[in-house]
Amino acid sequence: MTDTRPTTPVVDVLCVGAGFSGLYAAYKASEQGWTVAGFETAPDVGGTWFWNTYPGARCDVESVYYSYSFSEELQQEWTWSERFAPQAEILAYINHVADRFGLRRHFRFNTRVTAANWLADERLWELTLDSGDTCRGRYLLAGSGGLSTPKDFDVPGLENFTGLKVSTSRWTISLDELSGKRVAVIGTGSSGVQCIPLIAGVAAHLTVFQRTPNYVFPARNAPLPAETVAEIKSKYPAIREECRQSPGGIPDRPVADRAFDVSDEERRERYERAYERSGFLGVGAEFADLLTDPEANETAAEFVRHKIRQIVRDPRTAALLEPRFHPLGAKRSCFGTDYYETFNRPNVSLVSLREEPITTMTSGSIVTEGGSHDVDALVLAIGFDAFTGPLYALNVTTPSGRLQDAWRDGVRTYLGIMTAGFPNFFMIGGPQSPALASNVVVTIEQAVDWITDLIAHAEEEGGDTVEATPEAQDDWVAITEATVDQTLYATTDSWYRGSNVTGKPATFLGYVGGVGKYRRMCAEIAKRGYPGVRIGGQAVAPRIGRIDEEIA
Ligand code: NA7
Repeated sequence: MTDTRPTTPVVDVLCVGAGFSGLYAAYKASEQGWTVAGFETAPDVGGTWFWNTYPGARCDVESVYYSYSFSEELQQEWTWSERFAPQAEILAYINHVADRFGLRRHFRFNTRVTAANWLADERLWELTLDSGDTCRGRYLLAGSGGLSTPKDFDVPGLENFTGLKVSTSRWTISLDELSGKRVAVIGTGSSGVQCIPLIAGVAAHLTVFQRTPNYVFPARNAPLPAETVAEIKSKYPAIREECRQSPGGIPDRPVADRAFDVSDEERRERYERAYERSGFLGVGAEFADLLTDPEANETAAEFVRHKIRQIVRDPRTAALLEPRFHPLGAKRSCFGTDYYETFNRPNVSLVSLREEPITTMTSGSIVTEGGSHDVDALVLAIGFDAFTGPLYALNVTTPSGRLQDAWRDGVRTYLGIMTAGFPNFFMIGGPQSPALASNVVVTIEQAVDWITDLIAHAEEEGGDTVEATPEAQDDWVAITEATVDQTLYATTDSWYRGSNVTGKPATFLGYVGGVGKYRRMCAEIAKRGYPGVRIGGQAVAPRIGRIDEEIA
């Protein structure tokens, strides 16, 4: 779909991205009676779910929770067909939402924002678009996504390879095109884990190049029975409220006991039941101390390794697949279908890049320290430049400098929503928000609601600028760091900490204290009249202190 309408010259709200964030922001802003101009690089709505069309792509959060809660009519009329929705169904849902609420009219598609400049004298943001057009607005909301900028293809010799090359995050071929070919997949995160079994089903031979083995649980995806759907729909408002107040944005299953509070036998039985349950409240959430105590975590990690040894017949392959380099859950766990079983197929082999790193590629082979692997097609599933990648691509600039310069030594935000020195600029599901460790749709709705309430409050107060104070930002950074330092996330290299991108400063990119607690802190800040925010140059109070210690 090509949208050729001209951009509106000055609007109330500029919105970047037409995924879950941008669409809800546009909806909410127009409900407030504000004018909106939105921009989307893709030809249509969907964001992440527009681009990630690789075989097997599906959400690892249950579909009945991974959806908007703002409209009771919407949640009653839409029916999810599977426990974990496939990409196409999520994209159909987002299209349905866009049509139902008339949201496409706010967006200009096929349009990339190349720069965002704060015009201090006029108190306006000016966006420059790839067409060369500009558009001005009072507030800028970035719904550009956390996992939307693919990581650079940092694989040696890639430019030499002349066969078919495709990345999971910009999938452009049909699975049939890999049929009968010798295929390589590089990367075994969530994307690799989901596509590997399906590619193995059509390829003449599949070689999986694994750098770090991760913990992969059987997703146990299944059709959603009509009775389950009816029951959820009958209780949707209560279920949504439970999600909002929960740690992860899905109904919680609180556990108080620790791994060593129970006998070895009871622990094993509980892991078995959790393994059957699967999902984010599976094995990794079975005891209260699994993400804080390395020894407790090791009991769960060893349980998974044992499963791998039971499933994978070749002992050497099983050993290479066993995750040993990080605690379970400290890097996002993966959920797959027949993942480990795939390595029992005669046409599948595994190369451990820890044992034999890639040294280069030729036109038709991947060369490692252990030898040469001839392939016809190469699938890259190597991840994203999370959070900062998409924000920096906007070139957000004030007269004092660019966002990437302000964050040169690491990300610094107020609530993951604002950043000092950048007035009227808001991030939806930004770094240091709970987005990274939650059902992101819950985080998105909460952020948009909080931002629009703040803007409405500023308008009532007669202030035309809204900006975080540096002191409150320091407080929030201290809170996010103190929270993550209590967990094993802090000790593990992952995209959560920016360690997957060369040169990216190591800052943890999320708040891991839970969406419920985060929501309560944000609500308290609003109730107190927005300490930490300068409205029209005035701050109610510059700091929030350790508000996390005041709020349960
Ligand atoms: P991830 O989770 O970042 O996984 C990327 C994978 O690619 C991971 O196994 C990496 O190994 C590997 N990788 C990255 N760069 C290289 C190079 N240069 N050479 C070899 N292997 C490499 O991305 P996904 O797309 O799978 O998932 C992202 C998120 O989407 C996921 O967490 C869900 O939230 C949904 P490493 O572990 O870095 O050693």
